[in-house]
Amino acid sequence: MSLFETSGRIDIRGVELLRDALDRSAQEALVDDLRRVAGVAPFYHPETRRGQKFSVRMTSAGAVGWISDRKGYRYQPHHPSGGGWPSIPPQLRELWCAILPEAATPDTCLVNYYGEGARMGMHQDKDEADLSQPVLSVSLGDEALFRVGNIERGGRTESVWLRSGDVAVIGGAARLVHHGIDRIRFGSSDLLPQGGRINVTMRVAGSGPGAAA
Ligand code: MD6
Ligand code: FE
Repeated sequence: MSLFETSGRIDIRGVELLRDALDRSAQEALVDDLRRVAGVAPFYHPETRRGQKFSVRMTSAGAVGWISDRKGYRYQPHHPSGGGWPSIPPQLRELWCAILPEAATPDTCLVNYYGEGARMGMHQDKDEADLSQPVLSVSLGDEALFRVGNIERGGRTESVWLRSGDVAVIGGAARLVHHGIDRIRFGSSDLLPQGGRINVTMRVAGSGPGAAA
């Protein structure tokens, strides 16, 4: 078993999990920030190129946002409705700098909302221009079963329940590992009034092949 714990840091196949990185008041402040983000850039239901709806709803903050539609997936500088993305909440920027002092400045923040029954299939985060830059994720609300695999598809995997306030960093040798959310425990947290889970991922998207004008 490759799972070990050292003072709140858990290594899951190279993904670094910082348990309880945010206390309850920080989580509540972040939910308020994200409510403002969603006020400007509403959550929408993305679909795949084949027209399949994701079960999660998404929005973004930052110079660019990650979107998926019938044209495929990419970073783009505007919401699907045409408006710009709001700026990344300062609290999130500060969290990034505190945890990743060596990293470049994040230019995007993807916000995923998981309602009852939502999940996310195994995937790699590889649309960013510079894959030496890490991705930092924050979990808020209901617990979620996070599965981490390998850089190649398939093979053995390891799973862990992410809880509200946990932060995960995918970087370094693990930057391209496959990962996903098998399910959430709907109603396991009272952070979000309507239940469900929010996952925020901050990245340095840059202007690589994933970026579109
Ligand atoms: C989620 N997380 O926690 C999905 N990606 O809902 C991700 O897809 C993820 O946690 C890149 C880095 C960290 C992550
Ligand atoms: Fe991901």
